[in-house]
Amino acid sequence: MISVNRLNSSPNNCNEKVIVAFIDSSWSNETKKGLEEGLWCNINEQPNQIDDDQNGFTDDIYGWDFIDKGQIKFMSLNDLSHGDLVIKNYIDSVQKHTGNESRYEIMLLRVMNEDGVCKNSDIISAIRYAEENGAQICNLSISTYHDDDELRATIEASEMLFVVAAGNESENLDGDFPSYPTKYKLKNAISVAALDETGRLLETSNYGKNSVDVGALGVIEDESIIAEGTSFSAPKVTAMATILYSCNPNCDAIEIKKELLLNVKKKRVLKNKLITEGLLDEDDI
Ligand SMILES: [Ca+2]
Ligand SMILES: [Ca+2]
Repeated sequence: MISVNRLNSSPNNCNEKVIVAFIDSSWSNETKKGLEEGLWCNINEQPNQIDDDQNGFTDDIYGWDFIDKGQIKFMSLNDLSHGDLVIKNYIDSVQKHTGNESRYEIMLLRVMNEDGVCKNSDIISAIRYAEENGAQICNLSISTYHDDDELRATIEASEMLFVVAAGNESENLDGDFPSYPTKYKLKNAISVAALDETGRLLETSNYGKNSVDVGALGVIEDESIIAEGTSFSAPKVTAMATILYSCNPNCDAIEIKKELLLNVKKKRVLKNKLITEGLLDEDDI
């Protein structure tokens, strides 16, 4: 077990708020209500149909909807959406460490439609928006089959840390199967496979001893919800990165990634499957 403020000389400096961008699908009113002050707000923007801060986005208060090209609208859904489940898993993980004390501000950027389809151009625009508005971490519980120089260059040039789902096609990404941004293997990105409670790869999870960094629990079990996949293991790693950033606000993405990977617990069953051959669990940091 490593102290989370290991990179920092003053151990009590663990209250810095971290802005975390979720580039994902839609979100429900329920999620909005649960977030309360954990929701990022653009303080220079009012809901008045005027682009008050002149950033090119009118009334971008909580982020931006790149599909409908407007402000984020919260849905009244009976079933939680992909975006809701991603945030639920993130918050559950952060709160294991911090209780109700809020360490994060969540910025919402919608790029994926109801059929799970997203365009690279929207992902790129969302990344740029996140960067321009101060996000430190970008959670990408999405992947694309389309190799795109601009997507690669946008991530590579960013100062943010990217936590990326490895995808759910049961494929070894060291081979030809396309899954981006995982296959770009960038210094400021961590690719995450999905594991079950025993630390084994889920049957559906992609992997690759030269492509996928680490595993994390990718199963959500609740009284009413059951979902699994790399979309839900990625936000657990995002949660751990949030805690590290909040204790070490002067660290850059590469240092946070390095520190995170020092906390990996190796597993024999992950040998030759993942770069680190191990998993990240919030109980270990
Ligand atoms: Ca604006
Ligand atoms: Ca406005």
